[in-house]
Amino acid sequence: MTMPDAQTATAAPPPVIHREDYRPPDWLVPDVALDFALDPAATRVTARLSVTRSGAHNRPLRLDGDGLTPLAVRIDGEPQADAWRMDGAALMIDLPGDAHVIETEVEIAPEKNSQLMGLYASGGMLCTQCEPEGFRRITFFPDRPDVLSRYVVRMEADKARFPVLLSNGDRTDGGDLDDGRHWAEWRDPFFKPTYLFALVAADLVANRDSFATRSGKEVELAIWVKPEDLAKTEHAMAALKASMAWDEKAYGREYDLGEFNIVAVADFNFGAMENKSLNIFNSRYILADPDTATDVDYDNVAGVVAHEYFHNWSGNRVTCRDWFQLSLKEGFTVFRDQSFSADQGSAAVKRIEDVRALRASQFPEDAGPLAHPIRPESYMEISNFYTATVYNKGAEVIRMLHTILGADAFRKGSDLYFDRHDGQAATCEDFVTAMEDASGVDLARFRLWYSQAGTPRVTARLEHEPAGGQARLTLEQGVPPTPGQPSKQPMPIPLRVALYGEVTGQTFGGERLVMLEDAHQEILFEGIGERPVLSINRGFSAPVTVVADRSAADLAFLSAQDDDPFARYEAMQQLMVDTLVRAVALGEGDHRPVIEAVQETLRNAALDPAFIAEAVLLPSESFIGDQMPVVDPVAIHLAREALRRDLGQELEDEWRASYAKTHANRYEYTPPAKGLRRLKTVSLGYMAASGAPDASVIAFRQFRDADNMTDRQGALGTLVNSQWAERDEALKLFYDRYRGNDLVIDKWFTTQALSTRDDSVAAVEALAGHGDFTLANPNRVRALVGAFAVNQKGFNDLSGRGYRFLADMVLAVDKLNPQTAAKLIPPLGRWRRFDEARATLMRAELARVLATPGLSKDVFEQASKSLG
Ligand code: 0A1
Ligand code: ZN
Repeated sequence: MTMPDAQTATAAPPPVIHREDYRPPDWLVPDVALDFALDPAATRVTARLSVTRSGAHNRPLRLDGDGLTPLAVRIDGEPQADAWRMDGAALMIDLPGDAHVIETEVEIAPEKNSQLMGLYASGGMLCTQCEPEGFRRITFFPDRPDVLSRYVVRMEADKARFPVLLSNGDRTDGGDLDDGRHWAEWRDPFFKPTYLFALVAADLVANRDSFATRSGKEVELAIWVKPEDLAKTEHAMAALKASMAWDEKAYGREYDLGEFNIVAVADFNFGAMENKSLNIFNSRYILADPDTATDVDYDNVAGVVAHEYFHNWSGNRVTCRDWFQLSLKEGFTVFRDQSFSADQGSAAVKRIEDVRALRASQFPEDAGPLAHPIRPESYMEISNFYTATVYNKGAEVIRMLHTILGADAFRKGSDLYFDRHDGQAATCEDFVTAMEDASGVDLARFRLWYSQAGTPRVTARLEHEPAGGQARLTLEQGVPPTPGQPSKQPMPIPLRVALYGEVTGQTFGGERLVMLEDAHQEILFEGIGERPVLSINRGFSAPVTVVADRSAADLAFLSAQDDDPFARYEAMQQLMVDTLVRAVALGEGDHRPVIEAVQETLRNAALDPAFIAEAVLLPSESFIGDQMPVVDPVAIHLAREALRRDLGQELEDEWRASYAKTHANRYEYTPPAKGLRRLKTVSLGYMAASGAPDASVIAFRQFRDADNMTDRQGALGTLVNSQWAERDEALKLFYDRYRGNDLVIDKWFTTQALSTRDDSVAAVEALAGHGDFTLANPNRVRALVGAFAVNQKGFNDLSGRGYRFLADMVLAVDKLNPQTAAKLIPPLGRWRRFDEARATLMRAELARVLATPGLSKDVFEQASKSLG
């Protein structure tokens, strides 16, 4: 067999797991008792599993393991020397009867666990991360989500070092032992899969509160953090209580245990984890105070707290049958957290932010070598599938169901889903069937959204026949080919559409929902007496790219008139994109229509400042690149900067007025105050772009005098892109002020990594040698390396230094933490979108990564697929 010039010369590529190969488990484990003798260097884990044979077969019991050596194996109390064998890393046991008790003992070393999967040490505490396959690094077990068990957990540890001992469920017992040790017992009455197991041993303090459920049950809430962080937990606590109330009201879902604990840890591979009643969080999604967290951070804290809490039903009470069903819990839960956040503040701005995030991360994924359906067909390493597609496109698919069925039928469907599958491991198919059964709507073709990858492209043409007062809307759809899926079928696409009279500014009969089902479809509108202007995909009702041939004048009209805020924003974005794409192609462009539209928006006193701030922002360089056949990062940057400068200069009075209006605003965390802060920093950016001689002074003053991080970081972002003398001083002041606060120092790294200055590659290389940079902390790696990889100008520097830097980091991080390393790779996989010179350089780096011996399967999968 020939090796794909990759991994090591000796290792075969990792096996590919296929969705079609799913088979139910041979053995079930209804009950498990775990006993932990905790110690960072050597933790002894004893597991007692009651196992039952499932179905008539004589296959052995297979207990997954990863890096474990069995120190003892007992069957029904009897020590066994040779009744078991290893099959790779798994423990295999032939069992005579249909029900047995299996005990195993292993020893693990949490302090040596740099992958942060399984039981690991972080900042002096011990904690776990088991999703997706970390439990097998703790003990031998059928580590798959369709094996559901009731857990009893006993743990003991040194009391002075680890005074707090937590696990899932409710604490049922505990006490002191000899030698300064103590113990605790926790029981979780709910059946759960391994990936929801959690344990924490730590020296932390709690922000305690309580919540009365609507049926009158009192729940004790606690957020556990280091003592110095206690004051930063109020926002998370408020968000938790708001989430609990919201899920009762919006979905009829109540909390089901007496305790709910959240623990913040500094070293974490993802955002947070929904372990049953013991959520473990990356501290960046818990800690917030005005001096250290921006408004975006506050919003993220609330969103992630809600997300993890909502998983208690969408994920925990009803879990996933296998990892191919990941979007069953993630897409649905993201939709739920988005809806929650929309209800907490401006729904319009939230929708704009969510669509911007989708376009920034999911559209490129769908258009590249790592494209996959929201329900993937195969994987080498499931950790690589916690993607924007599974999460964010998955949420859009649920949102489309909500749009198609309507709020009431959708709610009936979700009630039916939860009732029908409570306590089960379900599939995406189960979810769609519940929606279908509850609503009576046939969703046969809608299921294609689960199986087809790629962003559909919808073209729309509107023709008007003034004589007959008719308008004909011609819609066509196509889904581009993606890896393994050369041709696609048309999908049902719900498009919210309205036609506006060009003169009256009124819609003809309001909005209607057009279901585009076929490859080609025509819709006739009657009673259209004047030339209509097309407003389509309002509210971003479908995650598609719409190509509608609309003039600059029509887009300007919509950006000023449309009563759907998203459509209004979208019209402005389209106007900007059209202008910039033309400018890149021709080397120059007519900026007038954009300038006038922005001016009109800025002057419209009826608009929410938060909305204005979003609407007047230019599309990102990477989004502009996504609209072009070949990305030219330098030309895009120059064209965008030229438009920014013209906007800044032509509208200088407006920016100054809006800055003045938003400036004297004492800090409070309310939607209106947030909106003003956002508009303030956006205005500052345009004042700087204009080249106004006093911009540096204004920026530095905002930076220095800020009473909150939003203003301070906003000003720093402008300073960092500049050549001003104040720049370096601001960076130094920021660093000195926040030295030792890791979450804020992450911002210091990120702001520099995103700099649009010519020296950003060199700066980033130097920062990798900074004393505060470490490969061991995923937040820090993402803050510098992850951020730099989205810096279109710096990363795509023609020297290839940016690509080389990223590949070096991938290889270095992979030795410690494969999951974090693999997540850095996708930007290199965009080589097909670039010119020959850059593409060659990017491919060379991917090839170099692949030629490195000892690669993890995480990195191997991402790099080999990216190279193509
Ligand atoms: N289920 C979590 C995401 C998550 C996945 C893997 C993790 O560790 C490797 C951690 C968290 C969520 O959706 O929030
Ligand atoms: Zn989730």
